Amino acid sequence: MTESSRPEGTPEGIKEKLVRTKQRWAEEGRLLTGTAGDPERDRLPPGQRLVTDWPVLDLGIQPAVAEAAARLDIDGLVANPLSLSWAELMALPQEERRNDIHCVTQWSRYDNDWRGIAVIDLLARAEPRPEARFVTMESHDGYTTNLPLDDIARPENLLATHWEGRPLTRQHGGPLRLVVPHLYLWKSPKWIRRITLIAEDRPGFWEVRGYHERGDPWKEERYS
Ligand SMILES: Nc1nc2c(c(=O)[nH]1)N[C@H]1C(S)=C(S)[C@@H](COP(=O)(O)O)O[C@H]1N2
Ligand SMILES: [Mo]
Repeated sequence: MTESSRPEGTPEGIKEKLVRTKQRWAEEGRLLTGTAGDPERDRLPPGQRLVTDWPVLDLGIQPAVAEAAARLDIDGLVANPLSLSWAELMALPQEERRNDIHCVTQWSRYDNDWRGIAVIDLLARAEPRPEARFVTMESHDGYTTNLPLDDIARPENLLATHWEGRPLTRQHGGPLRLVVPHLYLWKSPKWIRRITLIAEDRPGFWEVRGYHERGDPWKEERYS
């Protein structure tokens, strides 16, 4: 594909075919079962199938982010913007969570053990202004995604540094990725660099390509 025919907002070197396929699924409403799941009763959301390996999904660019160069910014509509180095992140309380993850391409994986920093604590330290209602997030590969503030500010969400007791691998977003397990996994940015609090929702990479602004797997919020 040439530069001029590349979809808007697409980083260089991206897996164009994957993007086109997933964009077509959104247009056609593929994979929808039309049923609502009940997280109290079922473990697997509608239309999902269980995997035991851990598939890798991204735009095809897997940036090498050295821990020494890693930095997380929390900015935008906050009273106290943060820009934390790796050493500063490591000095914060390191927490553990176990949860199931669900990708919109239909795989789910149970009982993932994470270690990292609770994002809700960092958001509180940044002191969101009352107008802040959404976040937009940026990663080192150029990926972006958005979330309502209420969905990112949940106690189970981690800025993960470890999975199953080992440092998160580069292919899964190491050294630092967000994990938001109650939503489809495209809302969990790998190689995260920045979280910006905003007043009006701002769609990210998949959201401008037909994917849902929220992405609740129990309601099958795959597409917009
Ligand atoms: N930075 C970044 N984060 C990303 C993506 C990406 O392309 N770049 N892909 C998303 C999608 S669509 C999915 S399904 C998950 C996949 O995470 P995994 O490769 O660790 O399974 O990462 C999400 N986070
Ligand atoms: Mo995905």
